[in-house]
Amino acid sequence: MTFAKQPQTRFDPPPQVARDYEQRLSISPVGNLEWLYSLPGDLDQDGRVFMDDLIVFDIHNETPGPFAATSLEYLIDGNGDGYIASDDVTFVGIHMNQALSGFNVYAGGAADLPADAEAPSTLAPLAYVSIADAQGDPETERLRFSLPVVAPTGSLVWIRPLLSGVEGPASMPVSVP
Ligand SMILES: [Ca+2]
Ligand SMILES: [Ca+2]
Repeated sequence: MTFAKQPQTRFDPPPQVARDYEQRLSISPVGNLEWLYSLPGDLDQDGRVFMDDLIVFDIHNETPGPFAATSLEYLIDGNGDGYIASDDVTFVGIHMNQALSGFNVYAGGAADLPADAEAPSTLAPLAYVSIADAQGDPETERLRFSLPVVAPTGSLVWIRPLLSGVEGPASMPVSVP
């Protein structure tokens, strides 16, 4: 039996709850709302956590970081410690069979924000973006999404993933410039 080699240094892992659905929402200079794909354990980025995600893990196991947030390795490093190792495969098991079909996009004022990330939405979504509309190569980079913002200056915009048909945690909002 051999033991997995340990990296020389590891980063302090950020809180996992914050990392799980970290979409890095932003508004580009040309006014597009942009964010990154994030479903913990979905390493081939096909919208479902399943056994085939373990194949992707095996390909990248024992890869040292640090990893850019836009990289595929960033997703595979499930515990966010900057190194892909056997403890990261845990997240495939935890989220097995979870599915992400797309994102609801919301715009409104501060009073329209959910009371907390898990609270129910209090207004209708502005738009829905399917995972089929993702940009990028899922085998080499983290998928990304882009949508023209149609909301007044100063509005807040945020997104929520649809997880097996149910709204997941709200992202941090961004302000329309
Ligand atoms: Ca998958
Ligand atoms: Ca790791």
